[in-house]
Amino acid sequence: MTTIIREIREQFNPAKPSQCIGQVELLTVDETKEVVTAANKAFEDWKNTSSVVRGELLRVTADLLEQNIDKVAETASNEMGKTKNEMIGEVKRGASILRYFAQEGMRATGEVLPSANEGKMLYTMRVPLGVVAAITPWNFPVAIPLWKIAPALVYGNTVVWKPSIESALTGKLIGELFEQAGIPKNVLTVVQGRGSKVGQVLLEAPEVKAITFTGSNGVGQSILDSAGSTKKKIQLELGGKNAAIILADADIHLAAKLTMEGAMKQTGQRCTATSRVYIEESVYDEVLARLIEEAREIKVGTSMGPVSSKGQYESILAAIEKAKLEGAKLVYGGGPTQGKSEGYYIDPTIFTNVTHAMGIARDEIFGPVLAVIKVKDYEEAIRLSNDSEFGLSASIYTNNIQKAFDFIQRSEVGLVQVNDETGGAEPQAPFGGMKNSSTGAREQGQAAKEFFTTFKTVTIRTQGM
Ligand code: UN1
Repeated sequence: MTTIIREIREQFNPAKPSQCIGQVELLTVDETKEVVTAANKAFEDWKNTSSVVRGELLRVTADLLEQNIDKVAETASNEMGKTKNEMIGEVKRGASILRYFAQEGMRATGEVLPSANEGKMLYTMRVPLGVVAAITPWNFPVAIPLWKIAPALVYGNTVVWKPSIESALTGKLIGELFEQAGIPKNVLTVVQGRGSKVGQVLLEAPEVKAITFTGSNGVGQSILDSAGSTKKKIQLELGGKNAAIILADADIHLAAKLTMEGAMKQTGQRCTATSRVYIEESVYDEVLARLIEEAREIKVGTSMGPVSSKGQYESILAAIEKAKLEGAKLVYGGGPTQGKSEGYYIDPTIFTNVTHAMGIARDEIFGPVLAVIKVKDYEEAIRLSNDSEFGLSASIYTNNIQKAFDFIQRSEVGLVQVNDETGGAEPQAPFGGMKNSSTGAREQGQAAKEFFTTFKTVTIRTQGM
């Protein structure tokens, strides 16, 4: 008899850190290895299951997710702090992702090509890779996992999914919904644990053929260091330092409202959050005043949740202190929310007098902090918006069609927005960044097929035997 001693982790509510909301058992290294072996075995049947049937399973999971929307949203909100409303939006997005990829099961998986040789038929087939490891963050505990798991499954891969330890209870619930939908054993397995143990097994296991990860640049780099030489396919979606530009001809009211939403939705904890805004000098004072008005409208504790954990709380407050020391001028917020006896609440925070030598203009803060920068004109704005190691998303607010198109051309990002906030993603469109924001392979839409499948090219001699 073997006795397995697992580490138990308690989850606490970031709105009320004294409240334990549940426990998760973390897997051991050996158990994780067994999961990978079993997933590899399950691949044999799953890859031969009709993709229409695989898609149907995703559709049933979407129905179950919708039926359980309240429970999933409540669990996630209690676990990582996002407001219940924000979570309901995310769960709905999760269902749309499942439905989009369910349909993929009915679409073409190859094409017939002309051969240069008479009497030969030439065609391609998309084939799955094998076991895929999905390593996902806490900030979108439903949508991001589903936009990795759903395409991986429908194209015939088996999946070992490691949710962030900080959204483990939500991960468990999502895994149960797939089970309830009837997913065969070991086709999707949720592995709870730490990156240094469970994650490491996934990076090293030879049976794992692809790794899809969303999270910090630091962890992304360590994935490349560990798995980069193993010939696994690797997809990394990393940080952002997303800029918005507000030109003098813009609808100023709309621009200020959406810039603040872009910065503060989910308490700024989105890799697509707006974290720098460049304002043309002729409208600077007016826009800044409106931004502050918009910030005042935010009710911390109701319309904006706490940040997700003590670690997040401390690192965001440290970034705010650093900005003050570097000489940025605090014009709104700037610290823990007054009057909250507990919870990791931070006020929406706005800094002006920001230069590009400061950390606040360069580093991803992942919190409710916006840097406001005055620019002479559009040229200066585009130059500064591109002056970043990141290249995920960028917005321009303007009614000038030439400038809008120029921005679309010259902005060094994967997601460009005109008169809209920097965040957001739809399941049918490719998502991802340039520069240090990504390894390049896009997620969602038809782009997902590129990552989660490979080709078999087939030639058949049809004549002259
Ligand atoms: C969105 O902006 O709605 O981790 C999606 C993140 C991104 C997803 C953003 N990968 O914040």
